[in-house]
Order: sequence, then C-alpha cells, then structure tokens
Amino acid sequence: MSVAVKHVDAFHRSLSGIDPEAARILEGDLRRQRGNAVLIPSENYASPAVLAAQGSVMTNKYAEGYPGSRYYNGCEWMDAIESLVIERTKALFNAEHVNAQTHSGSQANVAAFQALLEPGDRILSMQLSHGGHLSHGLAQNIAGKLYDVAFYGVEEETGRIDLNKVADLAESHRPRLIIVGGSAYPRLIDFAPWREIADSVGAHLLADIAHIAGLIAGGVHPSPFGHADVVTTTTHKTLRGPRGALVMCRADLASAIDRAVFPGLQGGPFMHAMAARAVNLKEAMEPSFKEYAAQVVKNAAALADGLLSAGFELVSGGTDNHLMLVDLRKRPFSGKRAADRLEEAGIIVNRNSIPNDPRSPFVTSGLRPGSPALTTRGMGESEMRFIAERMAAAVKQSTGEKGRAAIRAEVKELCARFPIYPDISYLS
Ligand code: DSN
Repeated sequence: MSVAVKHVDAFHRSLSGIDPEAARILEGDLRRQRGNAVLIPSENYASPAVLAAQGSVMTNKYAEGYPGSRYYNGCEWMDAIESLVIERTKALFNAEHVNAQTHSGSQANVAAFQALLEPGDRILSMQLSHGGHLSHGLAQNIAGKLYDVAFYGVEEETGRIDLNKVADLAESHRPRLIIVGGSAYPRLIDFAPWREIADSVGAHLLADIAHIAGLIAGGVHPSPFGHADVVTTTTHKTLRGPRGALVMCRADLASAIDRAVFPGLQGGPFMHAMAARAVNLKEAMEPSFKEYAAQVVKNAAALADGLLSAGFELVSGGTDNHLMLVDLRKRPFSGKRAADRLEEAGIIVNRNSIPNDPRSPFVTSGLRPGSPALTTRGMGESEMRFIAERMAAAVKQSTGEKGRAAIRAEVKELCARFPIYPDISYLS
C-alpha cells in the first residue's frame, strides 16, 4: 500500500503545476473529507491503493464486449483485469455469474430489469420514502415509466417490513419481479422468506444489496446468494471500493444479464474502475475486512444508542446494520435544517424522508446517519457516543452559530486523531 501511496502522491502533487485551479479544488475536498465527521452511510474512504488503480492507464482503453470476446483489439490486459474481478467477486460472494461492467447501482438495476422483464411487467418493490430506492420504480424514474410498479412499505408502529403483508401484496398484484433491499432500511434482511414469497407467485427475486454489500462480504449479515435470482450492488458504500456496480446472478441468467448490460445499456466499460474494483475485492477478502464490517455494525449500534440517549427518535427504534433513520417529526425543525446545522458543526449527514413523512423529499423530516466512513478512519464506539452527543447539541436552534463553531473545533480535533489520506496532497 505504501508503494501505491507514493506513486499517487507524486502524481497528484504534479497536478498543481499543470492545472492549479483544478488542484486547488481537489485539495479543498481532500481537506473537507479529512476535517469533517462523514456520517453519510453510502459514503466511504477508498484506500490509496484503490485510488491508485482508479487513476491508472487503464482509463485509455476501449474494451466493449467481455473477456475473450471483445469488439476491439489490444484487450489482453483488459481481459486479465476483468477476469480477475469476476473470479474475486465469485469467491467473495459465492456468486455463480458476475457482470462487473455497470457504472452505477441504478444501471445495474436497469440491466436486471432488462434481463428479467418486458415493458409493462409488474414489479413489487419497497416504497422510496419507506427505505427503497428511486431505481426500484419511482414514477419519475425509467423503472416507473417502463414497468407497472406496486409498493410495499414498513409498519408505522414498528418501522419494520411485515413479511405477511408483502406476501399478501404479492398474492394480489402477482408481480413478475420482487425487489428486496433499499437505501434506508436499518434492519437485518433474511433473504430466505423473500424467496418463498417470490416462489409462491412465480416471481423473480432481485436483491439490491448496494448498502449492505460490505456487511455481507464481511460475514456479519445474511447473504442473498442461493435465494435471489439476481443480486445488484454498488462497490463504493460499505464495500469501500471505487464508485461502480456489479450484477451477480444464477448461471442460467448469465447471458441475459450480460446482453442487457452490453449492448443493451452501455458501450465501453470503465476499465480504470475495473482495475480499482480488482484491488478493492482483494482488500475485501482480507481477514481485516471482516473486522471492519463487524466494527461498522458495532459503531452504528453505539451511534444509535447515543442518539436515543440524547433524546432523538429512531425509525424502528434502532439499527441492525450500518445506518439509522432519525425521525424528526416531533422536532421544530426539518431534516434539511438539521443537516445544515450539523454541517456547520463539521458533521456531514444526509437528510432523508422517513416513512409517512409530512414534508417533501427535498426538505424531509429525517436524517440518515451511518458508520462506514468513520469506521474506516479507525473510530470506535466511544467516538460514536461523542458524536451523538455533539449532534444533539448542534441541531438545536439555541446552540447558535458560535456554539456550532465550538463543536466544529471539537470535531476537527477528533478527526485529526483519526487521520485519513495523510500522505496525499494535490498541492506541490
Ligand atoms: N444515493 C444512494 C444513497 O445515498 O443511498 C443510493 O443510490
């Protein structure tokens, strides 16, 4: 890793001589990432080795097609890196087939839809405001336009999915595809009963594990493999890799998925991102990644306990994974106001709709804090409790600008004790 750091560092520093304006912006975000407590559960810090591979010469190559069957010459090393990614992904997740080319989680989901559905077919998925994802059938999204989408949600009293209700909805709607997984569900998902529900109505089952892929890879959450027909994930959340996505499926769906990705959806794959995926997957296969995944869950539990002790309400009362949903409906401020005040205090969270949110998705009545990025920095449960206390103070109007500036100084000091990218600079 230190070799990669040196290579990247020398190269990055040279940027300031070539394009000082761009270098200044990159340095600005590097300092933002270092000096703030990032609690956005879909963000993380990719390793310097992943950054080095992402910034590599592989950005120069077109490689439409798949290993051994390309539409361009000169793809020997492209085949090698993509095959490495495929083999590592199969081993890490116990997947039968892997397509490693999609650029984002939304594209991975569209590829799955293209492989499994015809336009007009019915999908049953989790409502966005209950923790789903816009690519699962929001009316304004391509999925909502192309398919006939019915939704399930969480119960108001428990904040949890009631599987009996999902089974009833499946029975009444008879979907061709059921989607399990989302972007704001704080509870553990056991995929076995979802398979039973899908089988009861002859539906395909798609597991979108974008948020929890790292927890599954690290062995701390149940795996969808053996239950779902297709599994999609991003690579940059709890998996801690470069920005990108994977589609994994049963062997008999391999050619349908591959055709859906190319030529159905994309042209040339991002081979520099492929190289970075390879490095990320090697990291995720190390024993230390299991420790990381376990600590992510422990830290989220500590953060949730701290927030509850500080008087916040959480949807479902807590968390089993890396994130939690703060319910601000009884507070005199919105999710947007709270997130802005927290940013003033050096704590970066995203506002999020909560189930049955009376406010718009742009304003919201919720926050969605999570532990993956701070855990990568090496923070533990006591730091999570400290941050929860500071969050409680920072969101109050009475704390004021001065109070938030004081919290910001404390958070900065905390971040300095858990440095990130200490050897990288974009300024010479
Ligand atoms: N935007 C991602 C998230 O923050 O969860 C999902 O696409």
